[in-house]
Amino acid sequence: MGKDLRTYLKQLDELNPNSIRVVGEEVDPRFGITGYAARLAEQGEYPGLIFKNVKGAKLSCISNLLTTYERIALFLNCEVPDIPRVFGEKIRNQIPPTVVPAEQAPVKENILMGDEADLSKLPIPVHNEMDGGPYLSAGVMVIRDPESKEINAGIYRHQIYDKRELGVWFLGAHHGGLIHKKYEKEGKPAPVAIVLGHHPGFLMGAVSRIQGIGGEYEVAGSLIGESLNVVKAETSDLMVPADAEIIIEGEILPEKEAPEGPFGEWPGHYLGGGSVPVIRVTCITHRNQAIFQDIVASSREHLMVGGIPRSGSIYHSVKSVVPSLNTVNVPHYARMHCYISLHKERDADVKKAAFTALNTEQENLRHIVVVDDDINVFNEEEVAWAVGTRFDAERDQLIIPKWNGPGGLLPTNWDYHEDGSHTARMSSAVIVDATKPAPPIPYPKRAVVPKEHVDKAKPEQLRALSDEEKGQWF
Ligand SMILES: Cc1cc2nc3c(=O)[nH]c(=O)nc-3n(C[C@H](O)[C@H](O)[C@H](O)COP(=O)(O)O)c2cc1C
Ligand SMILES: [Mn+2]
Repeated sequence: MGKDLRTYLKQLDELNPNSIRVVGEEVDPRFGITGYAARLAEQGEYPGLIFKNVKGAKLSCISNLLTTYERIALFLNCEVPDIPRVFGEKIRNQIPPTVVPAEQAPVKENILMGDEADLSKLPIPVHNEMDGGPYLSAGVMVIRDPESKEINAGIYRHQIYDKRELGVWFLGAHHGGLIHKKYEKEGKPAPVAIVLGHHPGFLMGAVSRIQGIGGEYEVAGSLIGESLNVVKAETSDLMVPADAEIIIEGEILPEKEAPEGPFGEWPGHYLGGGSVPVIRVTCITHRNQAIFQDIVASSREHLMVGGIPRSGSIYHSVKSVVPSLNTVNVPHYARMHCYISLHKERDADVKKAAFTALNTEQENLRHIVVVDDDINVFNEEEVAWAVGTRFDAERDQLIIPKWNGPGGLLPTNWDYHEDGSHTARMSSAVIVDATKPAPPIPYPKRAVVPKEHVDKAKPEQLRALSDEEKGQWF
């Protein structure tokens, strides 16, 4: 058995038991699960939530798990500011998967065929108010390219239609959709498998930008820190992760589509949808006491899982152009932003870094803020402070008209009309240069307390006012 969701939960629990909280009461899958996550987010708390008692389901549901940088740094074995560098290195150091026999695959402990393979028995949440129905938001769908025979993986949203049918929504040039089109052209069903519940390295490997079709299992191995165990699926020749919690096998039906949406997407609005391909379920396999994994859609978790892999790719391409790059952050509240911190050696460094970032992540980025290397780009207040103190709008801002689009998931990439219709448009990008002038020009120094005196302070000695002191002063 390899590293999986359970080994990660154990690691997390040992580090800080409060990072995973169990909900014992019965919750409605319709808004009950996301209701908890939203309530805690209002309090600024983001624990992983395990729902033991989801109405109508036997299995537990885990949600809100991948919500903090610290939890990502934990499995990457690094400090938070190093996440982009380490992530980017791991994308490059791929590890091929290992085939194991079915007897060694926990995901084969229960095999449900025919009518027993029933989606309505799974604790699948309805996330947001206007969502069209329950959605798999953390399902990694694998599909084999009929030409190269490579297996490709990605997270795609799946609307549940009934016990045996669900949709799949492919965006733009994502490989999953390109591969599906090849089967469609031949009029053939496309075998797929949807993986639910695994080590975070597996989920993030599946959403890493990798050149060419396939390679996600290899990147997942690298992120997990060991080769991914795979086993043959029951109803197709796909190889699927042996240590997953649940696998839904099925095929994308030729010549069948269904209306999809609305769905609250990562920019926090209802976006995407239309007529989408339909998957017919052939089999469900799962571990004993399987945990169904969910990602809280349009929330911090959705943005973290999508944003961290992007920061890894951006780090590496910017570093190759501007070697004095410190680190980058694609923040967890808006994946269209990218903060770059660098040690500026010449004025040209700023635009070189910014354009490289924009070109690396063309789909979403449109606001680049470049700061000096004394700014912690994982701290929003510091980035805002740098903009307030080192940026002059007239001089330091570069607008790139019609950079992004047309259409897609950014709400600004559409024109909206009174009759409720909308048409795709391009939207602009901006580079905000919040760096000090390059050497040798001096700029006012940042006011700080000397480090050795900060280190001398002993916060553990702090105490409340004594009764004597209260008597003296109050
Ligand atoms: C939580 C989450 C949900 C996602 N939903 C979708 C989706 O519905 N459709 C899609 O095409 N991409 C979606 N993505 C992005 C893709 O999974 C990602 O870009 C992946 O690298 C695509 O892989 P591919 O090019 O091999 O298909 C999602 C990503 C995350 C993190
Ligand atoms: Mn791919």
